[in-house]
Amino acid sequence: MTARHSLHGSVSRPALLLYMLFLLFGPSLAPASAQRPLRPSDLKRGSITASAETLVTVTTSSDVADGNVSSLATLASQPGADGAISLREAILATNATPALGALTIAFNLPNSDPGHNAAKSTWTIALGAQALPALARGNVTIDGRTQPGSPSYPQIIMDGYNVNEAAGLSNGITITSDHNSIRGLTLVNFYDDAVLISGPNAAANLVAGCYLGPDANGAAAVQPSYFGVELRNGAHDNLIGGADPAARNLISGNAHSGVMIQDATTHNNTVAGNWIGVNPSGQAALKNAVAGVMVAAGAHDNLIGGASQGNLLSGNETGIYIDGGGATTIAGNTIGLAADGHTPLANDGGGIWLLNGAHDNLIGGTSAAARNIISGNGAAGSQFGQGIYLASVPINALTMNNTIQGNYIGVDSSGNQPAGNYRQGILIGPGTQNTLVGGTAPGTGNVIGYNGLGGVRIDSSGNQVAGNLIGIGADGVTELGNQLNGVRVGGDNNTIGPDNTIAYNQQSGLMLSGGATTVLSNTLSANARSGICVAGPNNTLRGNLVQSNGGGGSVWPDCAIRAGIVITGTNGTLVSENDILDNSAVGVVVYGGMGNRILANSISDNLSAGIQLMSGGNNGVAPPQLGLVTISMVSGTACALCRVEVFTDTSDEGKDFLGATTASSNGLFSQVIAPAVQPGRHVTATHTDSNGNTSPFAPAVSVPNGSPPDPTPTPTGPRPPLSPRQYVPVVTL
Ligand SMILES: [Ca+2]
Ligand SMILES: [Ca+2]
Repeated sequence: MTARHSLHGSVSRPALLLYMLFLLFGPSLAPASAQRPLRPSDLKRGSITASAETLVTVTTSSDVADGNVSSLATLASQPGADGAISLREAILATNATPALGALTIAFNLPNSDPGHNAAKSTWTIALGAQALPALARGNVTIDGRTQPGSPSYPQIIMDGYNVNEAAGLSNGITITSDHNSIRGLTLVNFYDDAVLISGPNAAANLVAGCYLGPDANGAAAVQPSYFGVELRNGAHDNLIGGADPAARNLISGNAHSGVMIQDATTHNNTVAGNWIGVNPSGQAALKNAVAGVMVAAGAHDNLIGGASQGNLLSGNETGIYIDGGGATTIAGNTIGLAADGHTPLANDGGGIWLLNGAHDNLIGGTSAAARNIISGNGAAGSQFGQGIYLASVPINALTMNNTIQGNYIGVDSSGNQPAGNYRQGILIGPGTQNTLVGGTAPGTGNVIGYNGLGGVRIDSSGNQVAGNLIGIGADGVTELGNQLNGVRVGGDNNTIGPDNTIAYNQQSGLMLSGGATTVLSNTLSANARSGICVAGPNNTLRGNLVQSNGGGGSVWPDCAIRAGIVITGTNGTLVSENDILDNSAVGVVVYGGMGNRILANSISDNLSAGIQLMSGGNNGVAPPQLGLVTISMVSGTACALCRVEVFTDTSDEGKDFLGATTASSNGLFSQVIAPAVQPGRHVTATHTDSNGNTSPFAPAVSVPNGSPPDPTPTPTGPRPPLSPRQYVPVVTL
């Protein structure tokens, strides 16, 4: 694609155009309603009446202006030598009409018109070298639906192939005023925009039921327009499309983007209910070359979709591209699937990009109607193709404070059938901060499954992933694992949890290669390698359920080790108060690395050992030795002054944490057990040295039958000190 003009091109061109129009038409340009605040609800369709003062009917496809355009009435009575009224004449006459009341430009072109294509039932208005005048009056409706006939497509075609203005001015319909409506038109072959809505007075306009890009029969244009619709220079409160299916625009095949919203003063516009990037069937691509919708240069508070009025944004290079924009809401859209909500129809470069300082944007919401389906994106073999990609590279402004809630990412509209994105579901790249994926409130969790790489990958700091279903369907049952890890964290100081369910992923549920991340209160189950693999320093795993992982094929080493939790080649991990059970391998393995504390967990029923140290992990510290064991007391020998934790289990692991104490300087310890353990159960212990190296479990000892209660043991030798309080999972050394 060759850029025809800068995205952030000179603002002087539209301003110059406005000035020229002002010179031509004088102060009547100023819309009477420009001073009051405008809302989309102000939008209304101009009523079509028979009055010559409010209605002008285009009767020729010719682009000649030979009539008296000083008013609608004069044009009706003096249409010129051709005896017909052209669209250009109609627009000139509306601009000359004082800005009171609604005006309508209707169409009634005869079958004898040279622009008529009887086979397609279309009439083509081939414009000359000069663009049409801007809609500068306000409250004007151009309604192609008024042309007799009832095809399923807009049959009045404006063809801009011959328009040849200065850079940025070869547009189809330009709107610089308020409360105008463009309905039921096809605009093709404009060198710049099919529709340009520009300036602070361009408010509360409607574009609905149009084809902006494709020909009326849905084929690609001979010369694609640059933007289907562009909103810029302070345009606000405009609506492109709408909730009514009849309001849907088809915006496809443009040389840059379907819709461009740009400039820091451009705000509160809505793009809703459109089909963007597809052909009229909604099942095949007709690509907008850069993005379906792009928000750039600081445009803010715009809405893409909305509850029950989402767009179909598929088949583009990128579905939605926010380049530095703020406070955009992206809701209710289908991004990367066909109109049937199931068949993949990729945005080749990815579903949504939030780049270069994009901030405070919301993707999704807490209601089903606000949910985006972001699935099936990415071209095969592409290095792009995430569901959602956030980054700032190079880092010129942090991409920050963005929220992703309640979406389906990698699954179809049912939430349970696979439709993976080609790469990650969500990639939170460099230069990103304070992204929230999911949340703790009802409805905030995303379903993230079946993506070609991982579910979520984080390569920056200060982000949170909470409350999501990652690798499992919306029904909480269907197995939809992501192809690599459920979540991979490469950056530091992120938070995973609470309340993610991360299951059925083809590698680990969670893989941490960065540091100082907190993993709190998640469920990690049935992941092929491990529930959690820790390969970066000083991470904390607390209060998680890690169950039934490690069932994949034989793999080795590093994060390929199968286990409940793998700590590999790294230091300073704290594994505390987790339930680690039923894994098809070791419960917790430390493979190299030092100072990894494993404290106050429940570890049970793992196929292999509860805790295993390998390759010098945790300095290979041997477990403590149990001595006298009764139903109410465990004593033994540990490393001097080490923290000793005592457990009971039906087998040889540590299901129930009974308490912790500190060994004496002689290494002796004694731990009261209250209430007493049932005879026949096993007890075991770990110890953790002053460097934070936790041992494996001591060989289990069966509590003897008939052991007498011994609530006040009196061991010979110095009485080992007891920890200040029993049964409190003290985890600080
Ligand atoms: Ca005429
Ligand atoms: Ca075992």
